[in-house]
Amino acid sequence: MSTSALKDSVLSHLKYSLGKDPEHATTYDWRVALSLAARDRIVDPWFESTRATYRADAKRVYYLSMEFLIGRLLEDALVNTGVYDDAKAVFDDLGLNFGEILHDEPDAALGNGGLGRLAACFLESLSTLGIPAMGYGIRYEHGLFRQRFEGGRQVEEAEDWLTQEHVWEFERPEAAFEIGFGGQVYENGGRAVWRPQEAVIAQAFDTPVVGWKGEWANTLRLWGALPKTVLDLQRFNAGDYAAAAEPEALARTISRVLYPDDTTEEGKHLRLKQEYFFTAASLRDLIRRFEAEHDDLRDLPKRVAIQLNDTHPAIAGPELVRILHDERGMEFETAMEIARGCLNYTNHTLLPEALERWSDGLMGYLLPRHLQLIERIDTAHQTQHPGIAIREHGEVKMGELSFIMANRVNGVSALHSDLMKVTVFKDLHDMHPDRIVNQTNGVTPRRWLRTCNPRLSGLITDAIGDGWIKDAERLSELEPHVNDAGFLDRFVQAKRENKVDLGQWIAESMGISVDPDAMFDVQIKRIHEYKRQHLNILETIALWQEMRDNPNGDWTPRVKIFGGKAAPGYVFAKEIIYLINSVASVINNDPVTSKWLKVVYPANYNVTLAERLIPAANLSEQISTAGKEASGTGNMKFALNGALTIGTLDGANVEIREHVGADNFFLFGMTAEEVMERRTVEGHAWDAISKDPRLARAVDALRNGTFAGGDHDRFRGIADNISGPDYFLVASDFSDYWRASREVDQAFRDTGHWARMAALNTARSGWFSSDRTIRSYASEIWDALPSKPLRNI
Ligand code: 26V
Repeated sequence: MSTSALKDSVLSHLKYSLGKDPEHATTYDWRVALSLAARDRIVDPWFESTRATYRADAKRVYYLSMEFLIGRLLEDALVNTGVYDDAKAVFDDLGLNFGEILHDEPDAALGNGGLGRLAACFLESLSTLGIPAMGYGIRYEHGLFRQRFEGGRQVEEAEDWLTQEHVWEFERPEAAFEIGFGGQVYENGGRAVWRPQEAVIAQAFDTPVVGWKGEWANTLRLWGALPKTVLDLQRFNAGDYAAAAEPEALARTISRVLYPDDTTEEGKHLRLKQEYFFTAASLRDLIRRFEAEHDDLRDLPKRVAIQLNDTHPAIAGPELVRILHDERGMEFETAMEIARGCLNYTNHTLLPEALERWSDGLMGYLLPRHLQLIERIDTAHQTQHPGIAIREHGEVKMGELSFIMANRVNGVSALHSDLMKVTVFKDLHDMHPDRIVNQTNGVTPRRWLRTCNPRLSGLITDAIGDGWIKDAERLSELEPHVNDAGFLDRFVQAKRENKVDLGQWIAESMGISVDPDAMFDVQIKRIHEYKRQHLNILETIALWQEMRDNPNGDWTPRVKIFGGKAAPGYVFAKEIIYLINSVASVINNDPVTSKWLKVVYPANYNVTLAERLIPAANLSEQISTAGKEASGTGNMKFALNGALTIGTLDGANVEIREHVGADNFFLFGMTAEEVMERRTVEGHAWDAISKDPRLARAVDALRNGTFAGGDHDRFRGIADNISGPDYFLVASDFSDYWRASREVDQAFRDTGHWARMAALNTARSGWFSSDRTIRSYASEIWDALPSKPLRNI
């Protein structure tokens, strides 16, 4: 593909698709023209992938997920199709700022955090590996809220990515299904017939997802909700215009907004509607596709593997049984067997408050037939395996339902899968000992190294060639280079340049100056008590206090960077945000410590910001209470980009440490087992505080108004929690965290040794590629084979 052909294509789209000439084109116009030119290059491999799948009659993988946190698509598409350099040359030639054009794209935030981002990495890996697959989800009009700080407090604003045209998608008016809710169940000739009371239309919107080198493209199919009748003409003619538009408004509500809470199940009526809406549409769509080619639905499990991303699509079990049994007249047992042959379930959290349960009342009201079938499934299972109920205390437990309806159930890291077997799913695991398997998460090295960190990836490619991009385990070929001083110098240089860029951005956007030679210490993730941002900020306070005690000390300069959103209703998490911002404004304005310590908390952390922060990080904070973080995936991105981890033995940290080597990882804190034990000790927090004067003084600073303009009450809630119930054991882990942090300080001063450790992190993190994860799902869960790559560009 030559630069001039790409230029012609961009100019042609500018003229014919946007109706603009170059003299009047805005950044938006150029960005859309370039996106359309890039999209053109994806359409052929996309069609060809579909044709190849039909030709081979290959088994298809369907990934059902309430969330796909895809972020921006243009840069990734240019890199994966190999035209990034050409595109840059075209825009340089036109005298336009290429970076600005790429940054004009809105960040598609159709997810809350790890679960949604994992789904996006998986789609990209499925395409890179050439596995016929489709992601199914919801086309939210408003993604995750935008975060602002007002006086240090989080304020949420509606996100509106769809107010601009979403250039990557193709609307599919012909792919539409009617989805019903409510109503009654009748009997007709011995068969149950569900007559829903209301219905909406689920309409498909397709986005192609292209893999590395543009060899294969799969589809992300998102469902938008439309009314069956757009306008109630009778009411309109009678002059009641608001009422006339009601059906449309009601229907559209279903795909209007992403639920921003990944902590507590609030039992919202609309959320259950969203879940059924996209699950039912997806099942109908895949059955239609199956039946276009095959005539016996009993073959479905041979042709189709369905992965349920957490319990959000768990209604797929009863819905599939309903279609096969009620609508197609199969025996209930046969229907069950077919459904179980297709379905698999991934669990992403053990936090009891995040495990979905729906009341019988709500379920019976919205999905009356499904509730009956769930009862039947429950009874059938109990007959064979007494002692476990899907329904309990008037609620349906979606985890139990998913487990029982699944062929395979998986956790997302080795520790998490082991804990599943002894905690939430203990009884079910004892009954079905082969069902739980582990699939440790991964991240795509295309976006999370090749694209987001061009300096480091250029250096790697110079050293070992570009084979690592498709086969990340080849990063191990870097190992011999870590003993080469020249290579290490360039490694350090790449990191430093990334830090300078980030420093400039921080100065411009926040007015804080940071020293690029200071350690960039980063904690970015949703704000949760279990993730313990408050442990990090307490350590920051204690460090600041010591610096003030000893202003002539030889301190290791640090920039503490935080990023993350709190669920709008999670009061304690919002207090933590307020505390971090308040500590930042005191510390950043302290002339005594300002050359050593800064606290930076940019608002509105999202995928795009992660792509800016991770390449510039020296230290990755993975400090959750052991046993609580199912896996983590940010931890993998940091290690891949040559940051060292300070972390607990939690989630995938355990495996990261095994891979990079204990010498190249700063471990602290209690193990999951010790955590459980410690919690039973009466007064554990108080005990820890009384043993560590540093901790006592830091907690005291929360109570004496140091960070609240003298107000003793403002952060009392946090102080009382840490010194009282302290469920997440902040106090008990503090001393060891402090110890490890000072080891980090010492290690950072030995720049040569640090560089070697950092380079070893990159060299040994290839295993955390989502390609490895997907290969393993394909062989151990889906029994799906990669199809042959189609062509090389
Ligand atoms: C739960 C709920 C509850 C109801 C309302 C909306 C909602 C949305 C999401 C969730 C589940 C959150 C679970 C989750 O995101 N888990 C994360 O999954 C990552 C990918 O496996 C993993 O790396 C993180 O450790 C885990 O916290």
